Amino acid sequence: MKVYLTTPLYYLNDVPHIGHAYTQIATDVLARYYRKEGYDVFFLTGTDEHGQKMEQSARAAGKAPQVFVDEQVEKFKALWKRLNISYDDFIRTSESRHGEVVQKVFKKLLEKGDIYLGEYEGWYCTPCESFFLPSQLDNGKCPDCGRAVHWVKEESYFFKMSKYQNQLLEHIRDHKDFILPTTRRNEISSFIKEGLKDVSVSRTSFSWGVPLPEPVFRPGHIAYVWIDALLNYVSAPGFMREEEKFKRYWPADVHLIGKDILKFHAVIWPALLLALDLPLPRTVFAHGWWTVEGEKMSKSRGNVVDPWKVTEQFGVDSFRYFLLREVAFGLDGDFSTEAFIRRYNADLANDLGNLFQRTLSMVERYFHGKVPATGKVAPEDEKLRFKTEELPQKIRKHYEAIELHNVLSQIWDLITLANRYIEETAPWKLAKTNPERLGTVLYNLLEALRWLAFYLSPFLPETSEQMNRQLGSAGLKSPPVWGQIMPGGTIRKGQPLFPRMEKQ
Ligand code: ME8
Repeated sequence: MKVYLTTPLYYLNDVPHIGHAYTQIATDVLARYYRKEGYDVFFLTGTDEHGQKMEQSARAAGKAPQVFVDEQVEKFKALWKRLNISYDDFIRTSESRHGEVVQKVFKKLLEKGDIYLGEYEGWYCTPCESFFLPSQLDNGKCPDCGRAVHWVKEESYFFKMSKYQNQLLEHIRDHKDFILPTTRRNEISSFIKEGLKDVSVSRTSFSWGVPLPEPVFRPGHIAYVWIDALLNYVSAPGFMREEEKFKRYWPADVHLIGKDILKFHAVIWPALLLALDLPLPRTVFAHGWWTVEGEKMSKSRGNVVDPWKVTEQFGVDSFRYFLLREVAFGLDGDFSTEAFIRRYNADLANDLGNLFQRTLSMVERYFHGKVPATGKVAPEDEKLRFKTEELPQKIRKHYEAIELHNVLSQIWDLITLANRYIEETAPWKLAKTNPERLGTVLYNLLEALRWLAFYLSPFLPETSEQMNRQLGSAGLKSPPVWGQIMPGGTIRKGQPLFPRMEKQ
């Protein structure tokens, strides 16, 4: 009953933006869901602090690398706090608890004969911290980011990745959930079938990294930043440090990443794990890429979406909601203020907000703010109850497949049905003709809202709490059972959850 979830470790030379926030929020939703379901969840995030890029950024800022990263990391932590990211551990690759494990792993692989000394000669893209063969370049530029590459020739240790090619292919073939979405799985299989080369895993031309331990390694080598960073997924839960804890959480259940870094996570990382005789993660899920108003986001274009600004304007929960509802999880998405406001008004202000506000207003008006007693059950009540009670089963399937947009659409089906229930039962008419029936209808609506508050909470944690507060005695926190609201409890109408937004 454990779930171990990870995000990438973000590079600290950038400011955190909508893309980083996306991965964080999606992982947070999974973590919150599994916690509510009673799982022992370990949600890990952190920062990638070593490498040539970081050393250069620190130099450009006139600071020592450690001072630079110590300052930068606070920007990430502050944003995660703002976005209510409920991580259990935050690992920084410059911490000694991590560096020690990196050194032990290198030693172990050297002893095993899976790391050997050689010389690397080829191209290097510093922004991507990636090596490329001449044949891989795109018009002489980095095939991933299009920026300039430089020629590197240095003594280097290599990891025998080629040795694990067949084992990895078999694993991918036999574990349909190992790489998701499925299109990504095919892409990786074809890549591996072209033939895996050994990878350079150490650098000597600069020093900001984990030093490889002497005398078993020659002096002056530091771990290649990607190997260093990937190892966080085992160092944080305690590999070679706290074996009890490590056994409890490893293998990871989901490594959630963007599609840009899939090869590192679905090829190099599992090959390293095979070399370490460790079980492979259950799923590596690569989500899509956000553009802004149809354009690639970049500092030079000046169109980088700052989550601080968006959440100041629209609120944290609506930002979380928009990102996970606007695109099918796994596909690319486009951010625009217009699309944001459209979705906010339609789904949050109208569907959810109105349902909640209308129901509470009627309980206030007709029953002095007290939960009414429920009476005889009509077929439409059963339909609402049935739809509510089947929600947990329906969303579970989508959570397991990491189809977060489908979780939301199931929840919204219930919201739509509840709104229709109001139209069909017309409580304002019942108020004049049949107070007992009116009580039953409002009771059912309060009950459905209590379930909604519960199942919306991974996506909209603040709203869910507000709903629970306003539902008063109706807002139970435990996994719901139909019919547990106590008649006579007090509700509080309060402000609308999502006031309508005007077009900007
Ligand atoms: O790659 N759309 O760090 P990074 C969607 N340090 N997601 C985006 C995005 C966008 N436009 N931009 C960034 C690294 N992301 C390495 C990882 S892991 C051991 C080391 C998200 O700071 C997405 O999750 O460049 C992507 O994979 C990640 O940020 C890259 O973060």
